[in-house]
Amino acid sequence: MLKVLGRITSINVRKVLWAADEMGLGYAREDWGKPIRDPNVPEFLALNPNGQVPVVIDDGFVLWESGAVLRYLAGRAGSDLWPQDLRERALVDQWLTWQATELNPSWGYIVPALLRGDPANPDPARIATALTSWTKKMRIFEARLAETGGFVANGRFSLADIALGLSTHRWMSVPVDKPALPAVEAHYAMMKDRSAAAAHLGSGTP
Ligand SMILES: N[C@@H](CCC(=O)N[C@@H](CS)C(=O)NCC(=O)O)C(=O)O
Repeated sequence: MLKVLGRITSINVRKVLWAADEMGLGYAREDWGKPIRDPNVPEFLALNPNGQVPVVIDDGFVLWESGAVLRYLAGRAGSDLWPQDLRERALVDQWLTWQATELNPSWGYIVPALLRGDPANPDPARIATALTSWTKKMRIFEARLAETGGFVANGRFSLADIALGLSTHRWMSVPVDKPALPAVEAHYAMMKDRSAAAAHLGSGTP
């Protein structure tokens, strides 16, 4: 059986778990990641030298980097969440990459500070700066959803909606004043309606 190493409080771990649930792939999960279980130990570093979660082990095959894992799982399951059509697939990849490299870094200071109390006394100026850059990225997502009227990449649900649905969950969870983003909110509601999403978009896992 597929093994997923990683704590459920990690957005990158939840990408993998939600995708596996959508595809009906069974898995066993083992808790790794700070503060639950520090991955910076030889046993874990031998699997992923970055000391980061998630790591997936499939019958002895070890894989890390959540985006690569998502694509591997879709291929393994023969799922169209990563489409066969070249251009449809490229758009899924575009939004998956954007979520990981452009959107995620923008909330870097806010999420640990406001959701995890790290640091205990956050710097308001840094919160404001991060919120400005996060909002700018979320407006790009808003404009895209307003254009598609549904899912982010193509006309149907894909791996990109999973990654971005989890990002929106973070956006919704932080206790700060934010602008209304109606298309993002509609997309989030649609994600929450999916039965496979229930465990991954809950209030216990911001
Ligand atoms: N690019 C990596 C990033 C992985 C990553 O940043 N993982 C974080 C959790 S979201 C981590 O392992 N943090 C250290 C820890 O939990 O101990 C991926 O997408 O898999």
